Amino acid sequence: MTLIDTLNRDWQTRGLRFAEGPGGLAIAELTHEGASATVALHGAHVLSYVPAGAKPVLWLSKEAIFKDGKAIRGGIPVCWPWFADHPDEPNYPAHGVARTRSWKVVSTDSASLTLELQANEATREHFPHDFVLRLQATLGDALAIQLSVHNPGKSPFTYTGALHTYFAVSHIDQARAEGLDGRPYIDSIDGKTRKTQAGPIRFQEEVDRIYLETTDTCLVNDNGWDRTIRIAKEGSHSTVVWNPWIAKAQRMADFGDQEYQEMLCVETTNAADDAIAVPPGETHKLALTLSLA
Ligand code: TA6
Repeated sequence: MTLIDTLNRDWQTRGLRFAEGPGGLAIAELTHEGASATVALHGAHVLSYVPAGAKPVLWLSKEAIFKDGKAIRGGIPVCWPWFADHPDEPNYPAHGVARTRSWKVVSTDSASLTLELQANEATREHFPHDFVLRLQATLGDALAIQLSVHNPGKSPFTYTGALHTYFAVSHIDQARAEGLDGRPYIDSIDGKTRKTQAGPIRFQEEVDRIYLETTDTCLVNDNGWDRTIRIAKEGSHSTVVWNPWIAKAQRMADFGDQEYQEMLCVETTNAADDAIAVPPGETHKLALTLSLA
């Protein structure tokens, strides 16, 4: 019996089945009233979300690499237990260890899937704590994602992280991110200086900013496709906005040189000042809800 057959025997349910996805990865296919979403067990990585009758909400690079140990370029990478580069260890993998490991199915329900990653010898090399991560993806009139971080140990730990969402846009010239007007931000491409956002965020160069003190719902407004994507969140006081633009796109092997024109990231984060301390026995939840306005 193949892995896919076993997964379907044990976990298939209404609006949820398992199949072989890109690169042979095991994926869950969620369906609900004409909407669809797919989630890879690798990295608990949401690969796609297509509302009924609409264009894809999430972007996935045509150069994405789908294999163990490699982060998938696009969709919703789970960045944990640190955001971006490790603060003290330059050789540690960017955005932590969770997105490159295989998670296991722990529960399913109608168009809903929960995946789990527990600490092991390999994770302890980079993060010396016990933890239980769970990612729940539920498809309905929206796509709801919840990352719960449980500390089963006897000592506290602190982490940063993100649901690092890549959105598909008609053309970067037609798109703008909204909901962060007046918010302070760290400009990661200008010496990490702190600035204040004025109005919508438009893209004419690389943008890489950590917005702070924000719990607000953000929007991706796309004139080209005449649509607005709503990005609502809980358990997060920071949001990252990123487009690599030309030079950085060229430097990434798993990112097409022209693909910066068809995507932008609005990331639901616990980053920078918004680090999360989890006392023994406690759980922190980071939630994201994507929908078309
Ligand atoms: O979220 C923005 C960012 O930190 C950028 O600086 C860029 O590095 C991006 O994440 C992608 O990181 P990755 O490790 O997935 O290539």
